Amino acid sequence: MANKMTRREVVRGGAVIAGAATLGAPEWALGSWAQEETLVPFADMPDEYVTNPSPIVRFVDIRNINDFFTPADEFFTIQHYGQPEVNRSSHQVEISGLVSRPQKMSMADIRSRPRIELACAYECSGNSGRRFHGLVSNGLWGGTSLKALLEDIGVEPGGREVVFFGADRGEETITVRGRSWDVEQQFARSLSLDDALGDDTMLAYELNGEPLTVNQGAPLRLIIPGWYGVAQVKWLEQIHVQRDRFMGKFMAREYVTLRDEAVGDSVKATETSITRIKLKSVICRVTRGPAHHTIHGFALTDGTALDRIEVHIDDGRWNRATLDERNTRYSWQLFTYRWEGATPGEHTITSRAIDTNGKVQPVQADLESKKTTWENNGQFPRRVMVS
Ligand SMILES: Nc1nc2c(c(=O)[nH]1)N[C@H]1C(S)=C(S)[C@@H](COP(=O)(O)O)O[C@H]1N2
Ligand SMILES: [Mo]
Repeated sequence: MANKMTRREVVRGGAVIAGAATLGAPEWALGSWAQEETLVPFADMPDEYVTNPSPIVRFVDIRNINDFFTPADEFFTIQHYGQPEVNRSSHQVEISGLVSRPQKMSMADIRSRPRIELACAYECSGNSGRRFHGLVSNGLWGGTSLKALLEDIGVEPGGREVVFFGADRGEETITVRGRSWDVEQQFARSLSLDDALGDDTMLAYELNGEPLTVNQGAPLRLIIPGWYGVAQVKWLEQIHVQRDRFMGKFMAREYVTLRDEAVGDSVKATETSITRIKLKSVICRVTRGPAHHTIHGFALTDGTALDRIEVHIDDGRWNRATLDERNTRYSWQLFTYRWEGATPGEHTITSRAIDTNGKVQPVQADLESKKTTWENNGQFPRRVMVS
């Protein structure tokens, strides 16, 4: 089986992984690859599939996840209104509404503020088995604290909602009671003031120590760790503080989950805007070493610590996987499981994440009350062919 592996660590064709240690790479660069491992083919995945289905979508071939931080040029990307033209040097961010000192800030103004850095992963809330959950990446973001900036600028009493407008614009037809209007819209999302003032929320201008890439929202984007991708507004052009709920397309019409949910004593069909990442784990690769097989995967949380990841094979019992030492609160949570005594033939392997509140990643059947496809965090069994 010629699984196409594009990562540098992999020799094409036979997919023999070079011994990075013998090449003098530092220990951490090894990731979870050991020497002399070969890729075990998935039986449920095409050998090759297109990770760039359109100019505005790129996803990750999860079999290749190896670096702890996704290289910027491989970072998954989604853009709803294409890419706006933003001039990196003359770009300004307007801060308006219920603030004490409304102003336009240049990138130099923003860079002159104290710099913070945070490892943060997110996935698109539309991520699903169709793309083997490849709409996901993990970045090391550099920027400045949104909380400190809002506190310096001063939020006026009554300011309760913070709206983030991207520079990308598109035409939308909005229909209300049978009448339609064609209007220009900017990509925009809002946060409650409380969420905007979270300790780790940042305005990011760097990814992996380099200036932000265009796909990732250069020159400035919002990073709210633990939230789905749609909340991470790119190409930030305006931050507006207001009293009332913001009801733009990506808050109120798109990226809305419809599910039957207990509300007090009754079950109601609720519609909720996409917010925090739902506990999830995904198996991304199986390798064969001289003595045993290794199952590799990643998990995502909203920042709640994991208690453990478990893996089971066929109808076996759940066994604890090993969490990667590089994992931090908001990074993805890489894990490996040492699979002893794998027998030739096809096997089904499944992982599940369990957090410190005892929450267990649901199985797909548990998600039946969720009618829309957003927020698919169900367990995702994979089939592999052991030779
Ligand atoms: N301005 C703007 N920000 C945006 C979007 C967009 O279309 N425009 N897409 C959102 C969605 S749906 C996702 S999943 C993430 C993807 O971020 P990335 O391209 O950096 O991975 O950006 C979010 N921020
Ligand atoms: Mo998304």
